[in-house]
Amino acid sequence: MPKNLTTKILEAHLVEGKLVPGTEISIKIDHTLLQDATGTMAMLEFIAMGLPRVKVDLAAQYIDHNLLQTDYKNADDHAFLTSAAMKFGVHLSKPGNGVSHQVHLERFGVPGFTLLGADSHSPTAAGISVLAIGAGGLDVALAMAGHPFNLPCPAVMGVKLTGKLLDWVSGKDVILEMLRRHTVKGGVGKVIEYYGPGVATLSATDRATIGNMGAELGATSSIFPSDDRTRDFLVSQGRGESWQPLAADEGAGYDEYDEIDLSALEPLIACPSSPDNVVPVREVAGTKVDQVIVGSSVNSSYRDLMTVCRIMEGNRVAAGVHFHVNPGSRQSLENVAQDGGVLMLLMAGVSIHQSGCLGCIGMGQAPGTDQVSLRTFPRNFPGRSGTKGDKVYLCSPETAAASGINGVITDPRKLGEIRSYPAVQNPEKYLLDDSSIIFPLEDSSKVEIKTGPNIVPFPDFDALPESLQTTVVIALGDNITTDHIMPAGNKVLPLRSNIPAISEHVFEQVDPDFPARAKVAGNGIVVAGENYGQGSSREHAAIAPRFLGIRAKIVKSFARIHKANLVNFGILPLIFKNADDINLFRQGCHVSFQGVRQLIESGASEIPVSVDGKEVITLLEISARQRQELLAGGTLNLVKHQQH
Ligand code: MIC
Repeated sequence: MPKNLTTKILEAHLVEGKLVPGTEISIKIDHTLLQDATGTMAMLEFIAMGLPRVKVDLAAQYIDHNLLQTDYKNADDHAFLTSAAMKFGVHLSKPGNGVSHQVHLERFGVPGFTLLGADSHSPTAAGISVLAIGAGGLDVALAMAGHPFNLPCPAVMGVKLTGKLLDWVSGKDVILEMLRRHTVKGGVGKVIEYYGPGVATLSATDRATIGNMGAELGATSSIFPSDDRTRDFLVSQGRGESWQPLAADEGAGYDEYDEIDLSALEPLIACPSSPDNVVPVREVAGTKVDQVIVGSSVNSSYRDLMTVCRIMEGNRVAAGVHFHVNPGSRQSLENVAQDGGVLMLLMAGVSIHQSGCLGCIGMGQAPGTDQVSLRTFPRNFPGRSGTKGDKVYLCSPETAAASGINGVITDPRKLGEIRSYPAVQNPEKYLLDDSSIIFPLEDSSKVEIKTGPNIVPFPDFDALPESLQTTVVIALGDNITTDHIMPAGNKVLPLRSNIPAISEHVFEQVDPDFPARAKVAGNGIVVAGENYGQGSSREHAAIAPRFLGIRAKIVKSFARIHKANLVNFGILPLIFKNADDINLFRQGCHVSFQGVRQLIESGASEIPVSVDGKEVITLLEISARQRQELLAGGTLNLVKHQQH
C-alpha cells in the first residue's frame, strides 16, 4: 500500500506500538535540541539520570533565549549549560550564534531523521524534511539518555500545494492561511504533510517558516518532501552528503486533506492577540505602527533578512517607528553582511541586534503603552511581548518592511507599484562559520560542571494520595496559553532553574493572587475550556503549579505538549465527559476525588469528581505507562524508584 512520508519516517523509527492515530507509540530519536530557557531544567534532569555521556546520535544545546545579562543569573545558567554540554558530549552553540531552529537547520538537520526539541518551534527543521517534535525538557532529557520518545500516534493531514507564490507574498502568508483556515487548535494530534507541485516552488527556508508555525496550529509536527531544493540548501551549507530524496509514495492517502493554490494567496496578517486572528493585510492597512521587528525564531534566514535589506535600500524608516532586525543566526548575518545588506539596513535607520530570540520571548523589545507592534515572530499571545494590553500583529518580512517605511500597516504589493520585487534567493554557497559552536570533546573527564547560586535543587514531589479533597483554585475559559500559566519575559525567564522562585509568577497576568490561594488550597485544581496549555513546550507551566500544590486540571481539551508535561510532573490531566459540566465549577468550589489512586491503578478511564456535592464524570485518556507516572507523583519519581 502506498505510504505518505510521515508514515514512512515514523515506521523507520518505530520502537513500540502500531501506527493507529491516538494510540501511544514509542519512536527512536536521532537528534535532540535544548535551548537555554528550557535547557537548565532538562540538563539537571539528564544529570539526575547519572549517565556519563549522551546516548543519541547528536545532541545540541543552544544559548539563544536568556541573552540579557541584567545580573548574574543568566550568565550563571550559561556557564552551567556550557560546562554540562562539554561534560556530556553535547554540541554547544554559544550566545549570539543564533536561534536553535535556524542554526539546527543550517548546520545539523538531516532529511528523514527525527529531532526532539525542548521548544515547541523545533518543527522548523521540516524545511529540510526532518520530522521534528517539540516536547517538555524531561522528555528530551530521556531521549538524550537514549530512551525512545512516547507520544500519541498522530493522524496525518495532507496539504496539497499547487501554483506559485506571487511577488510580495512568501512562506509566512502560507502558514497564516493555514491558521486562518484551521485555527490554533486545528492541528492538535496531527502531522501536517505538504505535497504536490507547489512544494518545488518553495525554498528550504520558506518551508522552515511554514514548519515553525505549525506549532501555532497545535500540530505534533510538519513535514515537506526532500527534493532538489533540499539538496541545494544542504550543498550550500557544505553538507550535501546528508541529502537523500524523500517523498510520499505515488497515490498515498492521508487522514485528512486540504489544498492551497499558492498563486491565489495574498499578504496576510494575524491581528492581536492570537496567531489565528488572520485577515488580509489590506483590511487593516493604514493602522499606525510604532514598532517593527523582523527575525527571531522565524523569518530570520538569509532570504528573509536580505529581502528586508533590499526593500529598505535607499528608503528610510518612517519617523516615529523603531525598526529592529534580530538575525536568526550569526551565519545569516555574516552572509547578509557579505552581500552589503548590513549597510542597507543601517542607512535606512534600522537597529540590528545580536542573533537570538530576544523580543520573541519578551527578552527586551517590549512595546510602549497602546503602541502597535508589527512582528515576523510566530506568536502574539496577550502580554507575551512584556507589555500588558499589547497590540502585536504577525506578518511576513515583506509586509513588515513596507509598513516600516510608510509608518502604517501596508500591503507590500503597494511597493510593487513603484519598484520591482527583490525576489531574493538563498546563496548557492554560504559563508560558513562554526567558530561559535563547541563540538563534543573526546575526553571530558577533566570538565567540571559549574553550578552558580541560580541553580536550585529540584523539589521533591509526593506520590498520589488515595483520595483528594480540595478546592477549585481558578476557573478559566478557552485557549489558555502557557504564557498565561507561566509567563516568560526578562524578569521571569532567569528563574527557570529555580522552581520555588518562578512559582510565585504562575498566572501572574491573569490573577496575581493565584500562588497564595493555591498554597492554601493544597492539592488544588484548575478548571478551563478548550485547548488548555497551547503554545510553548515549557515544562515550568506544569512544574511550578505542581510546586504550588496543584494536583489536577479539568478542561474541555488539552494541547499535546502541555498534557504530557502535566503527567510528567504528577498532575492529573482530566477532560469533562460532558463539556457543559464546566459551568458547575467556580473558583472556591469544594471538590473531591474519592479513591482516585485506586481508580487510576485499575486502569479506569472515567474518574468521578464531586463538586459541591454533585457528581461529574471526567475522562483520563492516558497510557498505562503514564498511569504509573501519575501514581508515583511524576516521571522522575518513577525513574528513581525503578533504579533502586
Ligand atoms: C516560545 O515561543 O514560547 C518558545 C520560546 O519557543 C518556547 C520556549 C520556552 O518557553 O522556553 C517554546 O515554544 O517552547
